[in-house]
Amino acid sequence: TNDDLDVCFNLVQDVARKAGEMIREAFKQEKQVSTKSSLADLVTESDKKVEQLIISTVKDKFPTHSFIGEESVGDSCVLTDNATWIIDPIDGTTNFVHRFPYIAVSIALLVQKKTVIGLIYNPILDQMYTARPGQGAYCNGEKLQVTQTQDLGHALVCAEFGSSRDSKVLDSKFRSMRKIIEQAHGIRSLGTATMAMCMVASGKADAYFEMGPHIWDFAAGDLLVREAGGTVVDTTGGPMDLMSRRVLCAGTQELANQIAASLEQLDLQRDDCA
Ligand code: LIP
Repeated sequence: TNDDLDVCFNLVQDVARKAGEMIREAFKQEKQVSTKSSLADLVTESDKKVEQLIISTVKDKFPTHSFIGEESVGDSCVLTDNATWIIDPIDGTTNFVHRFPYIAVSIALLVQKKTVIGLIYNPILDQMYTARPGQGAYCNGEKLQVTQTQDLGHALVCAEFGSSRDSKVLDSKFRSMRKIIEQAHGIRSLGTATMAMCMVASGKADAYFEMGPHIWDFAAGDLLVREAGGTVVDTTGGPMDLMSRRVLCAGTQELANQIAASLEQLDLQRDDCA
């Protein structure tokens, strides 16, 4: 019910602030870093602790809810109709390790596979981005609005290199990046999918695309960009699929279409392994 959602919305902001305190403390200190799928896919003790904090806090209040968390998901994630919290405890772990201040806690709540709450909190810059369907997108209480840029020739585009170091993947990504940079004002790479989507929602960048991130990297950002008036699609330009590991968002559909037409598609293992 809507009352339950109000409770969830307050809870998610409280838990994100608590997580933010943990992250701010750890940010200044030396970190124990381990690698996951590649030498550039990093995880720290803080990623795991923050995720546990978020899951245990929500579970206390809502014991029947489901969770998909970056550090606890395993190899395949299953999204059911049950209320499901999708959590990235620290998006931008590499930035966190290097003290580059673009990192965020990202939490989305899905009910019947539809996103009903999206929250992205950067504890270093103290920016809290939130969105609920039909209610707009906000940063620290200020309403967000995407840009109206339709032409790639006038666009600033965020894009990520990702963590794969496979040479075929890198070649393909560089070909796509080259096609975009030839036509655009510029490309920016922040090291975090969530903050890139916040830039699009805030009208500070015109678009963002990436092939390779996971559902926890863009579930909250997807709602944020749409509620700020933007469009979120698959990198082919087709409908957004949260499990496909491909995302393209822009202030306008025209710009999204132009970018999609310039991208070389990558074959990726879906998050649900379907
Ligand atoms: C990272 C993303 C980044 C992307 C990486 C990775 P993490 O998330 O936000 O934009 O390029 O592939 O997924 O691992 O720091 O949470």
